[in-house]
Amino acid sequence: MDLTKINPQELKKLSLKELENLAQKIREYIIEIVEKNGGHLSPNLGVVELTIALHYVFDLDKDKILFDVGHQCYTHKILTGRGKEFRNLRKKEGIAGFPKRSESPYDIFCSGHSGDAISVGVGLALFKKPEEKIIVVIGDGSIQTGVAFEGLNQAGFLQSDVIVVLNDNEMSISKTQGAFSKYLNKIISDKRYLSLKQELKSFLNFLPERLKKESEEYLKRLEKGLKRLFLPTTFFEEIGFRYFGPIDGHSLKDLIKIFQKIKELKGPILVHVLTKKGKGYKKAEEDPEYYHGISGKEDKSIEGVFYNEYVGKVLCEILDKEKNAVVITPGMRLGSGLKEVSERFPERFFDCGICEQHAIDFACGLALRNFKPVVCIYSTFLLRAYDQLINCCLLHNLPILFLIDRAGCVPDDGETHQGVYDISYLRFLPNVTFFAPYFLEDLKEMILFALKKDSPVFIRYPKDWGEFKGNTGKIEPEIITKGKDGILIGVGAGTRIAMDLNNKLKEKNIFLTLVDAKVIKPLTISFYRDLFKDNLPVFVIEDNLKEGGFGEYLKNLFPNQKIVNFGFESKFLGVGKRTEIFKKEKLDSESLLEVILPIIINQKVDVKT
Ligand SMILES: Cc1ncc(C[n+]2csc(CCOP(=O)(O)OP(=O)(O)O)c2C)c(N)n1
Repeated sequence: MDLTKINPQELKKLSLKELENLAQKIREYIIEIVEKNGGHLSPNLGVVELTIALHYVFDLDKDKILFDVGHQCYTHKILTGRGKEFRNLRKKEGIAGFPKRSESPYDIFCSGHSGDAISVGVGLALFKKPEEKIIVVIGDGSIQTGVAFEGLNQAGFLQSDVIVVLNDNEMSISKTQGAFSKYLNKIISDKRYLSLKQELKSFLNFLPERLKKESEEYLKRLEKGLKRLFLPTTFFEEIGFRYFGPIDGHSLKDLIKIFQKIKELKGPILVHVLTKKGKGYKKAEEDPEYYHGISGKEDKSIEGVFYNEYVGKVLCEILDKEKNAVVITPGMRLGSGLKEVSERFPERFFDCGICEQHAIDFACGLALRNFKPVVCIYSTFLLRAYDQLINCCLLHNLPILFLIDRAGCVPDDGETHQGVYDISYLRFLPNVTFFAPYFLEDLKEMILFALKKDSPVFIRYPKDWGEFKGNTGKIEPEIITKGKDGILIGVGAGTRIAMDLNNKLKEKNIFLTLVDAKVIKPLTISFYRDLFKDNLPVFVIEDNLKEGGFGEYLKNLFPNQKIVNFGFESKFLGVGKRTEIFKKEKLDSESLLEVILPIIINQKVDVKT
């Protein structure tokens, strides 16, 4: 079977044996490409058979499959005519690592954040054609998000014609946390039903052959009755779903059988499928957390220390001394650099699961009890808890430290994971203290400062490496070099670009005053008043939207100053490495040089730029 030729129509012609061979080939292909390009390995290896079975039974020219989170869509992409392009997975202009509508009519929704698919499915199901099927594939980690429960709630209430396939591998990125995961485990391991069924079977064996035949139908009904009598109904049944499972998610035969059966049914259905994360690749099976998402072989251009790793180290030092400091993550223990924290301080480390809203409210509760909560959260996922941020944390002015990882443009994941909005959506809010360090010493100083402060503090840093400046950390804007021809201000990662640009300008005998802004809010007005006193042209570089960004803030405060801002335009940024994204958006030092050089030479800056 040629993986570059397979499509949903061809798939339906295959025998079970051929489907099994296909699964093996897809697995090998995914391993080969992900090891090279990077990507989500263990989630995808776990759903190969499940995806093949869904494609085999359902007709995707009329039925719709929604992948929750979407990171497990690789088999789906290969099966829907993208086998060849899959070689360019997560490359600039290549195949995205998440479902993408512009890529294929079979990707019906661009997902990337957990928990949304059931609700989208309920919406799709409402006015669909009677024969059309809506299928949602969701993991046991994602089904715990608040919004997923909201979707289940309405589906049960409306009796929506929607099939939810719960892919239960007992893992989120880390081991799935929370009472609901314990509950799912209980369903899986409840032996009562199985032993009852076994006993009925042995009883049947004692009957004479003729009686056996005659009583088979009766025994089936008896089994159903006994199940109802002795077994508790599942949560899903209680809210109006029909529950099927647990099903072996690696048996194509079982999967096809159950999907063929439920295809004929109407109303909300939940199929509980058991899979192994990393299936078929020993290293990933043994450490599915590490292999959840890996970087590719070509991603090794590291010149410093990664911010998240450094943060993990600093937090360990702090937790050692500050006995009331607690660390909270909504499901991102490894990504946020918290492995050591979680192992050394298990009693003060809380993985709340994929529940950003809850994580912030939980931190509020702890802060009310005089703990010092540190919420480690990705910029993109903080969006989900904006309400809790404003109405719970900021309104009560609670001393919570937010370490905002993956701020700015984010490599590899594309539109759904970008962190370029946070300066714009945080800086104008009340009670916000907000920092964007570039140098690691400053980052540490800011964390220490925040833990002493009695109000909320936000610190943003990118998914990138940072460097030590070899000096003591300071929480104030700092002049790195002085120059006579203008002023160049870097904000966070913008400082690295600014330093680069400054070197290029020096080669052309142009000397700018280079500033590492660091403090977004409260703005150090006296520093900038002094900086701007000679009315030289000012250039601000930030790793955020230009609109609502730091530069715009400066411009508002100094309306007569010549300030030119450089940041991202208001649009969705696609897949690429960070350096590629900066280049594409003309925010790399070479592109900026071309714009800035003539301005300085002509000393003409339109105040309205
Ligand atoms: C709102 C949100 N928070 C966090 C994440 C990061 N994230 C991506 S996949 C994942 C785990 C998903 O677990 P599960 O649904 O069980 O799927 P599995 O990876 O086990 O297949 C997490 C936490 C996200 N995508 N969306």
